[in-house]
Amino acid sequence: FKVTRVPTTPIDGQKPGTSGLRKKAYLCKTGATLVVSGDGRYYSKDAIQIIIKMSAANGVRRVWVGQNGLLSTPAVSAVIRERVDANGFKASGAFILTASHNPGGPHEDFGIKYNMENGGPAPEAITDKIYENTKTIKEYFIAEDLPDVDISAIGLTSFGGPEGQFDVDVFDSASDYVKLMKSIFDFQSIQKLLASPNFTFCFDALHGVAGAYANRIFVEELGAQESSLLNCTPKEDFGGGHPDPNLTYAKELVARMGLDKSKPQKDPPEFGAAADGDADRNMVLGKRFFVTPSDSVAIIAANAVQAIPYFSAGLKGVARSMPTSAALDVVAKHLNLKFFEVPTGWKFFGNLMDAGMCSVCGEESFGTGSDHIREKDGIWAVLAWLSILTFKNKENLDGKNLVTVEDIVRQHWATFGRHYYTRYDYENVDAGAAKELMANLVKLQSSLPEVNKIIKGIQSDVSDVVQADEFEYKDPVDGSISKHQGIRYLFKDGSRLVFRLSGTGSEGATIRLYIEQYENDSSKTGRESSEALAPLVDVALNLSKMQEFTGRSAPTVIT
Ligand code: VG1
Ligand code: CO
Repeated sequence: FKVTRVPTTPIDGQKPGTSGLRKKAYLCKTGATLVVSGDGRYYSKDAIQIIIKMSAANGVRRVWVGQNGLLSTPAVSAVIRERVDANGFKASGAFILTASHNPGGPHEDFGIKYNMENGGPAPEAITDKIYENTKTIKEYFIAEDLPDVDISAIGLTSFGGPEGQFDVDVFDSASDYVKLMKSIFDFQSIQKLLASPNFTFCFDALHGVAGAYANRIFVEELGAQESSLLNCTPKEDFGGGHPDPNLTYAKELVARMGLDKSKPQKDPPEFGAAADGDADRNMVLGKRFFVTPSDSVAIIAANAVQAIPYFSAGLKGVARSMPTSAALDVVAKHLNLKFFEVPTGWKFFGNLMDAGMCSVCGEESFGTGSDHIREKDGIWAVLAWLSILTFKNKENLDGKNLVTVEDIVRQHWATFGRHYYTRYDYENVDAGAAKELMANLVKLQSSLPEVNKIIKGIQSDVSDVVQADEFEYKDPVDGSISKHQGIRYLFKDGSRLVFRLSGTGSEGATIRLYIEQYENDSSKTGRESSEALAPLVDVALNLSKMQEFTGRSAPTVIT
């Protein structure tokens, strides 16, 4: 092939956010390097061919592509870290083509992110550099005459170019990842749980890339029935759905699990789970029971050493993102574990893991994971929960009264207390209004007595705010400082209100409001979450003047 030098001009607004760059599909431009694949959304196939041609023109030696362009975000991380091909090549980075849980299709989102040699998302120092380049770019190289590679068939295709050979290796999307999962979990034991006559299982891939792994792992390896898989065929537009595993968007699973009051179910499965478009997020459900992601990571951490072989030597430490509830903090204290609170976004966990300081981590936004890779991992979380259920039932797998997901969570609350938790998202609000709302909240923070006076006027019996600030993080490994990572109001009784602007949207602004209240009295841990949190919600909405600034009387999504 020949290399063409194509003149170009900068395109505005190419700054990567919390996790990569997300744009409407028709606005995208791409770059070049080694592993290229994604969640299979609309435009991926075109983008892969372009990236291959640009890789060739930029002197890349070999590009690895998951069959049909499919690789989940966690699988990409695993492939970078673990895969060595027949010729001894190892990947040094990856382009992941996904906008995660954002919908896909010609008029929905496309996205791209770059992961580094450790398998984790590029740190800010790199994404800032990329952004700077997008503002000054004048030309790019592309091998325009390179024929399109058939990415539907496994195999190696080689080309000759000005700098020698260039290969495209299309490989099986699942095998490296499945191998890694088998080295972490006790598949034989989980198999027994799934075979138990009293255990029923259900997994919903929401037509995302998790479908490419679910059949292999849950059905072929673990013996689950094929009928337990919902929406497990990856689709370019996610079947028109919003591939976000929460109570609002995972409608079919939520109904099947008996959590939709308008669709009563006779006998829902004992366990249900869903993943997002690129399969790094997860939602875990029991029969008629929702596990909050903040509780999920705490419960996994509390049980990991006994239930998961990979952790049998102990946990190196645990970490959560700032807005995630403090349920994990209580476990860390109890087990005397190193604990870290980092800004939102998985890239901050990576440094801790590379330094051997953290084994298990999670975010309130349905992200859970460990140091087996450098991304959150939806299927890993499902396997972790199945391992905990297997462990709790090990004496009784054939017996009638299996310990359920709900039992495990209630037992956890009884031991550690409960963090009532909710998140309100106001999507696509006017960016100026969102900025003003945030600025007002920062301004208020200069006088705590004033804040407390306002709060007492809203709800007289909530406790006092004792600290109010903008979260700032100093990375304990490289000393880098990240400022303005969310506005916090911390109450005397451990309650918290947090406000942030989303960094993953493609249009307008999204305000996230996180509300949390700790209850240590075991006679009071069984309340309805919305009822327990009502006074704090009232305080948050009035203190922030949410409706006044945004014109919204209700959030777009509550999780
Ligand atoms: C959101 C979540 C954050 C998560 C990020 C990427 O970011 O809040 O916890 O790490 O999405 O997840 P933001 O900036 O919109 O709040 V994923 O599955 O979309 O890559
Ligand atoms: Co995702």
